Amino acid sequence: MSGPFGETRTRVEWNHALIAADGHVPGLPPGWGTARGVVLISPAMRGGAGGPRFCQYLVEGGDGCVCHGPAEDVQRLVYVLAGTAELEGDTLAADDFVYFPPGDEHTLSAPDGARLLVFDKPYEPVEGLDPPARRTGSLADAPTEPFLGDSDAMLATLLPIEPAFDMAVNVFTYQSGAALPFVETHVMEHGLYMRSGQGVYRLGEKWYPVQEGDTIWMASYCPQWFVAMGKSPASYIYYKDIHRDPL
Ligand code: UGY
Ligand code: MN
Repeated sequence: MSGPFGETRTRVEWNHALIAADGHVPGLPPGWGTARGVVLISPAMRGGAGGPRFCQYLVEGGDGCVCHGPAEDVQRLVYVLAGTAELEGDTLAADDFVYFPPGDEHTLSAPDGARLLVFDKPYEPVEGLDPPARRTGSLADAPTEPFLGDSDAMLATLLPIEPAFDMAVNVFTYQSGAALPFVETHVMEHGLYMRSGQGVYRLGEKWYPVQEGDTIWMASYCPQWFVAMGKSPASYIYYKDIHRDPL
């Protein structure tokens, strides 16, 4: 909850946003039955940087939580943060995920106690390249490597880094005290969700304390840096757009 004087860590700036869980207001895009959830990042943010080019939201499991797929030209990644989800006879457990290519109709549901993180992005086709196929996977089985040689900052890539994919979703896990080795400034934008732990995120010219449950949007070219702090490792899952011509 916010403090007695309406304090919150939430900030929405022209090239980044920090959305703390205390400000969440329910509401989901169409297609999720009567599920409850919160849209964390969307093009509606706009801002001086043109606004996000994707949607990131949380969905809570329950009786009405059934979805049949995104719009025809939109791809989707669903990551199970907690509980389970059902996909056409298969059960997805916590830290499992499924990627749906555009137009891939399906029936996905989630019972009470489940929490799903969803990334929706319009797919940008490339002539001569088939779009990817549906795939399921799990964080434990994802290729995981030290980031730029630092074994205290492990980077797991959930989706193949191949030209057919125009989005990546990765999980970064830092031991306390580990940091991004330099302030990144890049054409790709990010949507990030703190899975656990805490730390300090530099976004543009500001430094923010962040913790489990926080969401961050970083526009293209938003200078960014992170250091993990506290007694346990910090981990975040994040989206980035890749492999397409920015022109
Ligand atoms: O993939 C990335 O750009 C990543 N290193 N950025 C980040 O964690 N803010
Ligand atoms: Mn980055």
